Amino acid sequence: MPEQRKIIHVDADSFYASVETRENPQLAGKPLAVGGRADRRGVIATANYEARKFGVHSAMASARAMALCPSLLIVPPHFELYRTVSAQFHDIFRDFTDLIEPLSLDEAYLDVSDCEQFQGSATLVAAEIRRRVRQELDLTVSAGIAPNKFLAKVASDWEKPDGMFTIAPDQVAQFVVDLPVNKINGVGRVTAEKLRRMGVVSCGDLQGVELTALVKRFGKYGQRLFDVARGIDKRRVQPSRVRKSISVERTYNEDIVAMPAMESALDELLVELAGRFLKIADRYFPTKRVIKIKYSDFTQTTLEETLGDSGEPWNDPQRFHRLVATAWPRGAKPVRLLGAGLRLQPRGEGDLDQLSLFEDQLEPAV
Ligand code: TTP
Ligand code: MG
Repeated sequence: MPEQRKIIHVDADSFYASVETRENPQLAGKPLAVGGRADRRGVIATANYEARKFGVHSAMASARAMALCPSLLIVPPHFELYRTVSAQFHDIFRDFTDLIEPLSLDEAYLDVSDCEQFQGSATLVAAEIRRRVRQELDLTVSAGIAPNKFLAKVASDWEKPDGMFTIAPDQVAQFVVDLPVNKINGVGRVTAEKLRRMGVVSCGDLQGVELTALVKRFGKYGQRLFDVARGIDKRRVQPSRVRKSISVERTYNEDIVAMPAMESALDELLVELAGRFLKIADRYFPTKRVIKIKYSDFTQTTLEETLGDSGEPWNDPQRFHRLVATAWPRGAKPVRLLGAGLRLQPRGEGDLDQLSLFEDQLEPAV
């Protein structure tokens, strides 16, 4: 019989906003966002649940957020404080297991298979973690409990905010049948649309597609889709994973043939990249910009450039535009896929002078 793991995925609720509210209780109950200023082309890092009712969300331009919710309060971020809180979460987690894989400041997988407390009940461990976070840190975290990482992450979102949800091993088959494919981590708009055109909306539908068909359509990711549709995910919880890069890419329905279209496609990717990078910017700083181009004939090329140390913003669109303009003529063919990314270096512990650098990045140089 295959080994059965017990995984908890913990994700704090509207993390930055909740921390700000804890520090300043008169913010409670009001629509609140943490981010850059609307009049300086800032972006929203996160919004509390009151603000989300107006459609305000992460990575949205602050000006747009103010238009949707005129009473919105936007406060600047305090990354050092969020780092401290995150370390306090981990102090609590470590009372139950050492197998902790952080995904960001407010998110982590815990493998509690070998935890002997609460008669080995992962659900009771998760409940205790939530209770202690509330009591000791005056914050709420949601939790998902499942036999693997994929399901635990889906589950932590199920009863969010301030909730928990367990998918027991004998409930997995039933659970995945109705699970919409867009709940699968990695299935974005483009993949969801491709699947929809194949008649696939739920994981149950996805189970009806043969492995060979999925691999043909999605390459290596096809195998992953095949597995998760059945609730299978063999990835281990890997303590302190070190990232070397972060990137976003998109395949376009119609090939890109002209530079203006290329630049606006790139600008969209940069917004997405900024959102992703800001989640880990407390632990990594960028060392290089990278772009990737896949031509219509599926050949590809990449180009990177080292960031100057003059404090230039990593997401300077002009520099990304120039990179693409240099790389594109190598193939001189229409472009079907474009990617933008950063090579990363972990921040050292007392690397605090870097902090001001990424606080500025809530105000992109676009
Ligand atoms: P999330 O866990 O995605 O969001 P959240 O904790 O604010 O809200 P919830 O989990 O209840 O849905 O991200 C954690 C923090 O990371 C978030 O508080 C702010 C930061 N972040 C950004 O700076 N930019 C982003 O695009 C995202 C998604 C998050
Ligand atoms: Mg969160």
